[in-house]
Amino acid sequence: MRGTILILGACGQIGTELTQSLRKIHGEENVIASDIRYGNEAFVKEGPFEIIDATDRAKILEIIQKYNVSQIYLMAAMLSATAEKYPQKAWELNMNSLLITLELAKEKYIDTIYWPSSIAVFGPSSPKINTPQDTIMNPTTVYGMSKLAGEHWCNYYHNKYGVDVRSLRYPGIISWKTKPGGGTTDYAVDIYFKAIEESKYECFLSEKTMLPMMYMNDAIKATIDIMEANPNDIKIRTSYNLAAISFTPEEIANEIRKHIPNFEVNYKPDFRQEIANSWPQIIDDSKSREDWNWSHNHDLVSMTEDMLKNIQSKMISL
Ligand code: AKB
Repeated sequence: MRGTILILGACGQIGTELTQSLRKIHGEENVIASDIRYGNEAFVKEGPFEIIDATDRAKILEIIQKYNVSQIYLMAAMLSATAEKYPQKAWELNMNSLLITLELAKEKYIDTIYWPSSIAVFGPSSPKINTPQDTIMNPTTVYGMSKLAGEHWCNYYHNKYGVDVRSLRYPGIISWKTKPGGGTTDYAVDIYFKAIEESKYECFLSEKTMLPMMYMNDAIKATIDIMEANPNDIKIRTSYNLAAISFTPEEIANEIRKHIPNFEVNYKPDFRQEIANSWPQIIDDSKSREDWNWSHNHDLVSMTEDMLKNIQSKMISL
């Protein structure tokens, strides 16, 4: 790699752990974390940190030049549930940040971009089981619309200007270090914290709602693997389907009960139920497995063990 890496949206759920993993590979000084505001104090002190609004082209360019940045991971986005409350703002943030980054790559200020898409690009008319890479999309959420449009912009900039942009359609990501914010799959993180803190949880999705999910360790592995892959192996420049596990709130609760037998869950679906109903249940990610050798490590059993162990030790240390 010619220069350094810049992470936009580094204080978010995925950004935090991605920054830490990339720093282990490339060295602290070579990975510049940035966000619109300061996050966790300890995280901000771990290496170079800059305040950047991902829609501020001039500021991004200033930081590219200051640190000789050659790769950008654009992790700043408004997720599905919040985007339904602020549709215009979500569109502006999700689209403008991407278009600015693509232009900077077209103008050769940077070499490579990582941009996450989501299972939200699919809609109610997409096949729910083994959802193929290419199928009917028709998303019904603003977030899904912005991700699907973004995928096509990535493909356009790659075909027309040779921009090396790589992307994955993340499922719901489950982690214990930094909580997610504003997503429909967030219940699958909250449920672990509430199981330990209160032995009970009120779930905003119904018990039988199956969604595609993934443990953070696998999501980070996928992100780094696709970015380290040979450019010729990346045959899809919209975004790759990516999958690991699928489960319902009832199934995750039963798995938690193996460790916390008195754990109780009440189901009180809210507006997020409709979003979840519009998404696939099981994703076919065979193209990722064929093209750049994707494979996941964690299932519901190993993820639950690891989540509960880590949340418990995090609470003891607070
Ligand atoms: C959300 O729930 O909005 C995200 C996603 C699936 O992209 N976690």
